[in-house]
Parts: sequence; C-alpha cells; structure tokens
Amino acid sequence: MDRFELFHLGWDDLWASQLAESSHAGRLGRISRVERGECDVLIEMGRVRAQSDSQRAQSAVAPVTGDWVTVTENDDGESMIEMVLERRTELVRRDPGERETQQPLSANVDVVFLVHGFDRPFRAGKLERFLVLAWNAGATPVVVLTKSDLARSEQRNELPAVVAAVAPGVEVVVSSIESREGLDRIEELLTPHRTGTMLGESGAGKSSLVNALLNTEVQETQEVRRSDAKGRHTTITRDLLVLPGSGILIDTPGIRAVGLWDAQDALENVFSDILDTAADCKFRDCAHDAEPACAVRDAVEDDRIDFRRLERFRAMAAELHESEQRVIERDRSSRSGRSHNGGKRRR
Ligand SMILES: Nc1nc2c(ncn2[C@@H]2O[C@H](COP(=O)(O)OP(=O)(O)OP(=O)(O)O)[C@@H](O)[C@H]2O)c(=O)[nH]1
Ligand SMILES: [Mg+2]
Repeated sequence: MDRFELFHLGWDDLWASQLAESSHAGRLGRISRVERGECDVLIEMGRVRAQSDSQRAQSAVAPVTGDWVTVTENDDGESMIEMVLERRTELVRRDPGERETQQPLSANVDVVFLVHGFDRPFRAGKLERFLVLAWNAGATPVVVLTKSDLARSEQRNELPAVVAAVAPGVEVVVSSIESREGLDRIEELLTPHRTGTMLGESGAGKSSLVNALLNTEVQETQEVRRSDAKGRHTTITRDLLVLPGSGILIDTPGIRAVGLWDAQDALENVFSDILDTAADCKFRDCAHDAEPACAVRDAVEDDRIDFRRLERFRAMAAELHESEQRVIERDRSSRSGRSHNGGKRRR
C-alpha cells in the first residue's frame, strides 16, 4: 500500500496549529474521494475507507474531496470520520436539485484550472461563470486551453487573446498532452505542495492532463464525439491525486451548467471593468438600462465595453439577487412556521 508524507498531501504549519487547537482522538488524513457516504482518506499509513459517521450531528460538515479530517475506529473496527478541519477555501455551487442550498464540490484548493479544449467553440459566458465560482472559493483561477496540437495556427494565436479579454488579469496556459506544452507551468503552479482542481466540460481533457502530469494512466479517459467534440461524462467522482514532483490535483466530472451561490463579491471581481466604469454613472444604483447619464452605456456606445458582456453581467447579477431573495423568503417562512407550530403546542 502507498504511504504518504503528509506534506506531500498539502499539510503545513498552519494546519498543524489548527489541529492542535481542536480536540480529537483519530488519525489525520485528507479525503481523496467521496462516494455514496463513504470516503477514501489518505493517511500516512496509506488509504482507508471511512464512513461519514451517521452519529455526527446533522449540522456537522459533510466531508468533500480535499478536506482534512481525523479518522477514528468504532467498536466494530470500522473507520469513521471524526472531524472535518475548518476549510481554507471551498468551491461551491447552487445545489442543482434543491435550488435554495449550496453544494460544496471540493475543499482547500489553491488553484482552480478552468479547462477548455481548442476542439470546441469557446463561450465567454461559461468562462465568466466558472471564474465567479473560482474567485468565490477563495482560490486563484487559471485558464487552461487544452489540445493545442489540434488547433489551427490562427486559432492558436487568437483564442488566448479572446480569453484574456473575458478574464483580464487571469493567467492563460496553452497545453497539449501530445507535445507536453504547458505541463511544466501547471506543475509550477502547484509547487510547493499546493492543491489544484479543475472545472470544465466533459471531454475538455481534464483527466488526460492529470494522467500526463502523473506520467501514468490512472484516470480513465474517453474519445469525444466526432461530430461536435462532446465528451462522454467519463469521470464521475472528484478524485484527489498526488503528483510525483510536488502538488496535488483534483480531477472532476465534466460540468455543463453551474448555478451561482452567494457570490456577489466574486461577480464584482470578474466584471471589475464594468464596475469601474459604473463609478462614473450619475446614479449610484444605476442599472445601466434606461437611466440618464449612464457611464456604462456610454462605454458600450464607444465599444469600450462589449454589450453582450454587459448583458451577461446583468443576467448573473439578477440570478444572484433572485437566489438571495428566495433564501430570505424561505428563512422568513420557516421562522413563521416555527412560531405557528409553537402556538399549536401551547393550546
Ligand atoms: N489531441 C489531443 N487530444 C487530447 C488532449 N487532451 C485530451 N485529449 C483527448 O480528449 C478526449 C477527452 O479527454 P478526457 O481527458 O477524457 O476529458 P475529460 O475532461 O476528463 O472528460 P470527462 O471525464 O467526461 O469530464 C480523449 O480522447 C483524450 O485523448 C490533447 O492535449 N491533445
Ligand atoms: Mg475525466
């Protein structure tokens, strides 16, 4: 069985002081996969499978890939998750089933690679959404344009500039598993012992990148559909893998759509060009719609701001606002429900 040095898994002095302050009895480890309530945990002695203890309080944090945890054994000798250390960063989306809750995808990631293949059309709106998610997690986004060996030369030159306009200030890495272009840079970004995860559509080449960095075919990959380069949803769990040099990478299932959750600040970060311009609008609460003296609409007229980008910003801002309102409404009705029931009990 593989043994792990904890620092190869990302353990550091800051984590050690956090652990020292908590009361725990179990062994320390990092979650490498969660599947139907069972967690694979990497500990120094190797890999254990632990139950996410049903006896822990309902309110206890449910572990996700990337969490640091302690693991104890119950009377039957089964491994159980005892405690989840407070997360430094957390990648969350709006739960696709229950719209009014959040769903954590992974924890304690430093870098989020936004993976897009040269073999498919680029959609600015999708990248902006992934950027919001990454900034909201507290991680640094990096765009990775995969399959450069398949790109035509003008596409090879143009796409990084198109991406840079949508993601100002965000690093863009062009990569290929065939020529190994860009792989060094990805490794560098994960040094020393930093954790990266990936977001991207099925077939974008996420697992192929992981395999290329591991120099072995650990993750299953599958050819994309010929007609439109669509992937086949090959990866179905979030898997944390330790790279041979330094660094940790979490492979993820492809995602098409992603709902935003409580990400107002991150949205402002992604659309800082629009918000900087909005500072010159006459009205502080200008919606950049029909208000007089709107600096943003002026910028659209002069082609300093792309109209479609403004539309996408407004749509995402409205989505976040509506979600926030629904949460307020839900909390209000659950409070009034509680006091109503209380009244019944008194009678
Ligand atoms: N030519 C070329 N093909 C690549 C490259 N990277 C990935 N591919 C191919 O793209 C296809 C899909 O790659 P995967 O790694 O399975 O994609 P994925 O993003 O993990 O997909 P899901 O697990 O479904 O989300 C496979 O046939 C890979 O061989 C590359 O750099 N160059
Ligand atoms: Mg995959």
